[in-house]
Amino acid sequence: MLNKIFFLTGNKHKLEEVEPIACDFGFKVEMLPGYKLEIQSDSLVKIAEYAALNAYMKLEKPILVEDAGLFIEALNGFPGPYSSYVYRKLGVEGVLKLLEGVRNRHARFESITVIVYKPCIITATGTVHGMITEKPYGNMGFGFDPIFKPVDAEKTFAEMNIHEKNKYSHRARSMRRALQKLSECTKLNHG
Ligand code: ITT
Repeated sequence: MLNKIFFLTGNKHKLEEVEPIACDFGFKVEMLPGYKLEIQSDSLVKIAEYAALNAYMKLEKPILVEDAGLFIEALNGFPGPYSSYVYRKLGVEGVLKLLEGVRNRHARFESITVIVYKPCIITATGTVHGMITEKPYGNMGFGFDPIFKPVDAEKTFAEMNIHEKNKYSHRARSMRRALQKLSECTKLNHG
């Protein structure tokens, strides 16, 4: 029997990416939208930890929060923690416009995973470095996937299926690290 963990997200693409990784570690992830309280902060860690602990105090169930952002070098790390807002207001085309004529296309995605699984509180990070393409490619995935190509890949995230994206992605990296730490913590506490 897989242990259940509640993922505070309204994004079903994130759920689909996380499910196979969680399953490898013996967890079944259930989506729980509507409980994620997002504070405003420049720190993704603070945003994710606050959301996870706040939900845990209300629900007293195992909680998973994952927060991510796109950091574009030529824009001094913008949109970073404001990626969701910028995606909604400007979209992929708006970001490409901001980078029109800009030669430095370096960017990175960062992901923070926080798990509250009594008595363990786990935080882990994951990063993927890449480039912002000149135009969108592919139609899989979500958000900025069509314009982000990892450094060691030949295609954008939107041209990859979930299995391929999980080989490179910030989310897969932070999730695997968090679940690894969690299995060590639960072993320590349950012998
Ligand atoms: P939550 O309900 O879990 O908060 P969200 O869609 O708001 O889901 P995040 O706050 O983690 O997701 O991410 C902020 C934005 O960054 C998101 O809306 C996307 O536009 C972008 N983003 C994050 N991860 C991405 C990925 O793997 N691929 C493409 N864009 C991503």
